[in-house]
Amino acid sequence: MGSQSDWPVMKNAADVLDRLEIGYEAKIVSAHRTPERLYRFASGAREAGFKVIIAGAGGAAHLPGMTAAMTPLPVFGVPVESRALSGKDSLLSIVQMPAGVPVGTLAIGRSGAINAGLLAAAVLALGDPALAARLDAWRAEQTAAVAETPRDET
Ligand code: RP5
Repeated sequence: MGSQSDWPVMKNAADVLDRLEIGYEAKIVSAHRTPERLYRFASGAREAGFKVIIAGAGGAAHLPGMTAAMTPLPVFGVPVESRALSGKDSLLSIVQMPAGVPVGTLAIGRSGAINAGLLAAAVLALGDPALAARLDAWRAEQTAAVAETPRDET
């Protein structure tokens, strides 16, 4: 993520990965404030053993796109809500990549972070039957938790 301030949103992705027993590293890598850290991380990510990258950033959210420019790994971008423009700036900064350098862009905020975790899990599950089974179980549990009739809120 681009900043410590992104962590409350991006922790939702980490929670999904924890739940599905997927190993990960959570890092602060700012495209603007720590460009050399970004270069080192993104250009070395595949050799370091990473399989998928989830990049969350807000405002002028260049982190996912610049990461994708420097690695062949799948990159999922999460637009974090910005104070000034509620994350619309983040979304547009991430989604409109030029052809040839893909970023899979998720929804703004918590939903996007959760779904980024689930998408990363789905990619990894293609080569990991045990993870695929855990993901199936998670989906079944989610479905079972949806009541057919609403109840009054207390
Ligand atoms: C972006 O700027 C970060 O991803 C964050 O969403 C936003 C604001 O960062 P802070 O000023 O809160 O550190 O680079």
